[in-house]
Amino acid sequence: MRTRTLITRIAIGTTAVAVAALTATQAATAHGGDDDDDKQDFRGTLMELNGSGVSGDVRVVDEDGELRVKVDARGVENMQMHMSHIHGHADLSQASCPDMSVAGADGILSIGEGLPAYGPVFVTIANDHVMKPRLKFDRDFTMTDPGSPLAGASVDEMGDLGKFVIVVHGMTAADDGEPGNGVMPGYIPALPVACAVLEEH
Ligand SMILES: [Cu+2]
Repeated sequence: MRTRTLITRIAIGTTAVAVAALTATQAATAHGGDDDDDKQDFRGTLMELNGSGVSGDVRVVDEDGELRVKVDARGVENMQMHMSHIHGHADLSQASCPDMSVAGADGILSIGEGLPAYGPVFVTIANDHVMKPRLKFDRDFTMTDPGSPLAGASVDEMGDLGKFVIVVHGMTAADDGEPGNGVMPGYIPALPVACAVLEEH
């Protein structure tokens, strides 16, 4: 009887290993199958704004109603808070990255001056305090922000992701680029430092 019990235990153990292996395979497929035609796969290059020196790349993959967002922004100010968002227009028309020429006489592109190009926030993808000069993450999102034009709806409602851009914020500047609002020189969390247009792959 002892032998039989041992064999039963080994059999159960083998089944458990097999189930674990199967689960791991399924998980890998869920995040690794980039060749499926029903997925939107967008990539973009972060271009600096406000002379920030920030560069890097982004990727947004729509996986069954879930946006997997990867951002690697190099050269962000160290030991500071950096917001990042998916921006777009309320009417879902094509968003773009602003040209620094819209910054006006002060030469500082404020978050407001960029709005005609990139539009309001749809999804907040980062609000991170970085411990090195790099904002890097890989996160999933299912809902738009409650304050976005889609008011907390499923990210499916965003439609074509190619109409959106990703903006990274936060740098030290003389002010926030808006005239006469009393913002003092220092770290301006909302100041745009990089922007990436999303292009389908
Ligand atoms: Cu933003």
